[in-house]
Amino acid sequence: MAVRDTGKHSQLNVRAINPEPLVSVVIPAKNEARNLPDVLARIPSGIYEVILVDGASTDDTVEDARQHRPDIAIIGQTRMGKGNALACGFAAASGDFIVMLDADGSTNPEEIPRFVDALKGGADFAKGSRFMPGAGSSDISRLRQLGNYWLNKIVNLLYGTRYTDLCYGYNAFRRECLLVIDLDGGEVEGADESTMLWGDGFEVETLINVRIAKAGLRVAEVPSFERSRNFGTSNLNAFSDGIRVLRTINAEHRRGIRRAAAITVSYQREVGASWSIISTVVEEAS
Ligand SMILES: Nc1nc2c(ncn2[C@@H]2O[C@H](COP(=O)(O)OP(=O)(O)OP(=O)(O)O)[C@@H](O)[C@H]2O)c(=O)[nH]1
Ligand SMILES: [Mg+2]
Repeated sequence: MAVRDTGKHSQLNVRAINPEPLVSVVIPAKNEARNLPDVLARIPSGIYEVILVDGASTDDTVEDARQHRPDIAIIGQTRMGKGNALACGFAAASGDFIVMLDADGSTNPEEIPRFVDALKGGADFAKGSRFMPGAGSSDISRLRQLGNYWLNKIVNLLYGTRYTDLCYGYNAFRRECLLVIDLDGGEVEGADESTMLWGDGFEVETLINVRIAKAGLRVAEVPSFERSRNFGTSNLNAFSDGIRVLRTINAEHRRGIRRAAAITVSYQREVGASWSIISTVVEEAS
């Protein structure tokens, strides 16, 4: 399997005490009842937990999820948008590795072992890419591809990364990366399921990729084939969401640098304690 190391990295010290890491799969879903059964059926065996974050679906997303995967954990979200759904899902996940999976059939669950292998091989963050050997997409439009190309270039120039696919949401990471990703899905006064704060939308993927790059964590790109969504319509708007991505890159650049400091930390873990990365994050004054 081709795995590309994309740049700056912290020192790693991965201690394998348990033979296998516990893998959590987080699935944001908004009106995906027709797509979910196929997605859930393709999830490989041996996954520790599957968490579905429901975006106030008005179809049978929740019922179908329970029917097709009785052990699924279903949670709601605090606000609106895929980013907020992921924040809530990450907060609920307790595995060693966390995988981000879409509910519309675009991201193939059968590729999960590739991501897990990359993390087991020492990466902190396994980043799916549609633009490397062995990868592809039958879903991305020319317009989105063009936007993604330039946004990707800007991030690589700013952070010295070698990302090949900035705006792709199929990623997996060691749970300790949550310190760096630093999403806030918590309750905010006056906000409800119709509120979308910064980071709550599709810009979340860029936010995550940029924060990982800024922290200098070790990234391995994993080839992935993105399929067209099986049913239904996209929640993404190439123009407005493209602008949000651009603003995210700018805002993150101004926010100051977080760096992995390679300080050895023993994490108190409720489950496992075995596949923890032993690096931590130090915030520098901006
Ligand atoms: N919980 C939740 N999930 C969402 C929300 N918006 C989108 N999603 C889910 O996030 C995933 C990606 O959203 P899509 O609408 O497919 O966006 P996209 O993949 O960029 O667009 P397409 O390529 O056209 O499918 C899907 O599983 C959606 O159901 C939301 O507000 N809340
Ligand atoms: Mg999609």
